[in-house]
Amino acid sequence: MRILSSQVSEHVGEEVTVAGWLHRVRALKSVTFAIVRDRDGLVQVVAAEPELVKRLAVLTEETVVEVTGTVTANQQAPGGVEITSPAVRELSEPAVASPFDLYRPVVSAALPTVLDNAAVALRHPRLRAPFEISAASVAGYRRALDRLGFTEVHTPKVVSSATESGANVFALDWFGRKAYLAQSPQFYKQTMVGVFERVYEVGPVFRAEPHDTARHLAQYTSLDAELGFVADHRDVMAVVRQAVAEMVATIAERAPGAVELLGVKLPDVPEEIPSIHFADAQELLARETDEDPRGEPDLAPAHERWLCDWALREHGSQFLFVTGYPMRKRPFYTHPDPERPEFSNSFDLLFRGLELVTGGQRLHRHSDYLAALEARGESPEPYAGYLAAFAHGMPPHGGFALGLERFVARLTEADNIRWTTLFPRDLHRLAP
Ligand code: AMO
Repeated sequence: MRILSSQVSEHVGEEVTVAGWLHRVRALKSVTFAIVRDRDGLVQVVAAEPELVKRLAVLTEETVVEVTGTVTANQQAPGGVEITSPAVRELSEPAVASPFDLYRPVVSAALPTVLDNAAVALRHPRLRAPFEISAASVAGYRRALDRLGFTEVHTPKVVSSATESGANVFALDWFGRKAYLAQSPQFYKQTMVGVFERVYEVGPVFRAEPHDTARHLAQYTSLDAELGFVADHRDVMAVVRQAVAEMVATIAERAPGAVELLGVKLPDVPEEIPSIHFADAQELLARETDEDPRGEPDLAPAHERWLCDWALREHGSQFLFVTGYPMRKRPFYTHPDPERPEFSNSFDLLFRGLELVTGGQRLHRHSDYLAALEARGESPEPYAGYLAAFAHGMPPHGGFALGLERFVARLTEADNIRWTTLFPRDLHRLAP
């Protein structure tokens, strides 16, 4: 019976089979120690039989093996047990030696080297751990939204018009017609509010980001949601809070090994995440820093970092909502603040110095969409399929999108989002 490395300690005195990769081979004179790595962890195998000692000693690390032997207690072995009197079957031998010492606990390779060699580098427990956290985050997101009555949808990634802004969109040829890679499921998720009332999506989005930063990718995973019958953006913020809280809880539950290995300090998600209006945030920055951002249409990254430090100081929270961004900086579907129409019913959620979520209330009347497009000098023609939803009756609604890689990067305090992205796509990187 094949068992996992983590189950070996439950079988002391029995014969078991484990399968995995030779993580480390240490040949002494009369015994060879081999550490086998499987999806669950590591287990030590000890060979004392002379033929096997010799054979194991020359196997290269990353050889794929199946080991059958007796489980023996040994306080010195990792996990307190080891497999003795083993029979070792080689399933596959590496064609080349690994460029990394995967068994060394500290990763000394630089990011580009890791990315160039991702197929093997990500086998390192520390480099793989962020992706375990990522998987748990998505599971938590789904759990939260399923519980709240949302339906998961899958929308097209090749589309006929830009959704966020025409500037950073990848164009491609679609049977002789111009098409784009979707920057967001924005139009489709709104349309689906007319069908399901509450929807969410986990999927790739594409941004032709011309700048090379530690927080921008050209393809990332967007956790989107949209819900109908909201009073305003605050109802959407309440959903964001629940989703993030469930994501953090699910990481603790499903990826405790990764959390421990990376020393991740999981944040408390306050019952009530502190919130500040954009205009008040600018006043605060003008009053308390050397800069005066008043009149600027958006917050600079340095301002976001300062505001996060402020929220931690003043409210003990690693999360901060900034609400009411100026209408002129937001996409045409944004709902204005009825009291102060130059500001919008929108928000960003900042986490540990970085924008993590954008969302808000949307326009919902067909006539408002036509007016908003006209005010921006845009023809309704390219948006016909989207506008049909509003022509046929849509409730007041809103939604948000959370960048998965950014979330995991801030959680693990990675200095670059590429440490938490599988095969990142950016200005320079299209392979592997
Ligand atoms: P926005 O464009 O702000 O909003 O994106 C939402 C969230 O996605 C993440 N993000 C990125 N992550 C990595 N690389 C990038 N280039 C990148 N750009 C954005 C951020 C950001 O907060 N349709 C709206 C959402 C909505 O209103 O529902 C939208 O896409 O974490």
